Amino acid sequence: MNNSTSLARVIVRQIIEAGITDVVVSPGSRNAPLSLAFFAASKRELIKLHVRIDERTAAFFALGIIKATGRPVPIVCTSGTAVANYHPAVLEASHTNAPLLVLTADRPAILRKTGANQTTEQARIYGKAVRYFADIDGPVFPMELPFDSLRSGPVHLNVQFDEPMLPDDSDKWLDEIVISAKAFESRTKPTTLKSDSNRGVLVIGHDRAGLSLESVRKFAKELGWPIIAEDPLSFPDAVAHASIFLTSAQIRAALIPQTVIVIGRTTLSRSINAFSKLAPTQVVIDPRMATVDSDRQADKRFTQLPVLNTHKASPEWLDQWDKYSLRCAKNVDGLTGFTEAVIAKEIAANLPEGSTLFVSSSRPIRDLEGFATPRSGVTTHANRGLAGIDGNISTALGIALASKQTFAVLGDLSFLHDLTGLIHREEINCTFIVINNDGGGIFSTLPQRGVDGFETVFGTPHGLDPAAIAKAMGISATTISSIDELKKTLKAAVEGISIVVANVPSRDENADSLKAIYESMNSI
Ligand SMILES: Cc1ncc(C[n+]2csc(CCOP(=O)(O)OP(=O)(O)O)c2C)c(N)n1
Ligand SMILES: [Mg+2]
Repeated sequence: MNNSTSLARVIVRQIIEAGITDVVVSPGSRNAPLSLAFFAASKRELIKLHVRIDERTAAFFALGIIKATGRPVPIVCTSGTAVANYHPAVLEASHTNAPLLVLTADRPAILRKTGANQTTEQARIYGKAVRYFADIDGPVFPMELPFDSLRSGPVHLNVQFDEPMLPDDSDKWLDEIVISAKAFESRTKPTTLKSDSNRGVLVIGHDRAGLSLESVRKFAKELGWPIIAEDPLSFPDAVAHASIFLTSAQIRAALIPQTVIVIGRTTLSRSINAFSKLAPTQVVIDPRMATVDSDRQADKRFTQLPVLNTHKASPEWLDQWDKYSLRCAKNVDGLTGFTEAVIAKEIAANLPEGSTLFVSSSRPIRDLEGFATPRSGVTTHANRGLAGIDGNISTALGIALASKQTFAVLGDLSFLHDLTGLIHREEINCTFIVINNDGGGIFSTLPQRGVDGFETVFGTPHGLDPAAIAKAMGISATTISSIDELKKTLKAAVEGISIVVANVPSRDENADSLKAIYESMNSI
């Protein structure tokens, strides 16, 4: 057996034996030893092999599988620019501590800087974004893969393969594989959080700092404080519409807390961040302080959920929150029309029990935060590590692969940004709802609205019809223009991939109506 084949098999064997179930491969010659070893293993059903021609897509697709399964996923590509196409997802994985195992093929180190084809500096290309890096050549094996490092984020192995790279023997090596699944959770001991506050608030960032939903729900219940959840679909007991009524400085002043505990990062609403800053004592719980956010400010910092030595909230404090929430809910319930706010409210209310939701950055995730009535029965995901509008179709499809029925709500630019995510030959069930406001709606809600050149450099209208693009790619697509049609979309069985485009009023109109809603909070 040649060196390259045997190096690849050592790696593939350890991956399968660790209980890893999926791998995403992109085409290329230099990665042939790994691709063929994974293919041989997949024929024996030892691992599921997914193929994506676009490495950016491949890496985000893997990230989606990681989100839905909690297990590490290896990605395999050839040398050169392919490696750089993984970078966006590696960054997202780094900022969410996601176990992405990046396997990039390379030519032997001796060929670097010699003008050899498709050869560049791949060693440490992802810099501090990976928890472990190794530049592997033939003579270093046998070696142990750094699975421990995957517990806190992505790992990069740059694997040098020399010719010959095709196997010259049988698949017998697969007979010896014995799977003994590893646990990939962190293993540190919790410390105690002591607080005498009875006017405390728990604020939960959208991705819960990567902590499991069950553990955060249990923590929140035990704490017994009002909950502000960026993702109201995961916390049915959260205060409804907090991000909306806290836009009022008067209401913020009436609700100044003694202590705020923040789980993860709150990145969606200025109102919530302005509110959190009012608390004399701020506590942050986030495993990422051990990796990417080490300088984060707070009075007390925890890298995992602490044991509680706290007081429950006083009934008066809970009543105050209920009062504002109910008054705001009246305004929200009165909203009508086929607008972004109403669409978000209705999606939240009508997603079938047991379904999974992926939501893109920018307006859709913020509209759900503000306008959804908190509920249970839906599993939600988003790319909040760096809030990129890239890789969203792919992430959603990775999630959908490992979930029962998935809906993905994307802005039109997020959709257009990742069209190559739709290129594959797998059977995946996912309904995409594209909120089409012909450009980046978020920018009309920011101070740059109206500056000279706004439409050119911020709004970026494209004039394209996402449904027509999807159809041209052989994907079923429809356009809807009423809440009734939206409800039908959410009731329909999710079979295969389909695109539902909701053409909404102009970005300016939307920003004006949001402004009016926020202003109305001063008089509730
Ligand atoms: C990769 C990447 N490029 C640029 C941005 C900056 N950005 C944030 S929101 C946004 C516009 C998103 O538009 P769309 O997906 O249509 O959502 P909308 O704001 O209209 O709801 C852009 C370009 C980003 N977050 N990620
Ligand atoms: Mg848009």
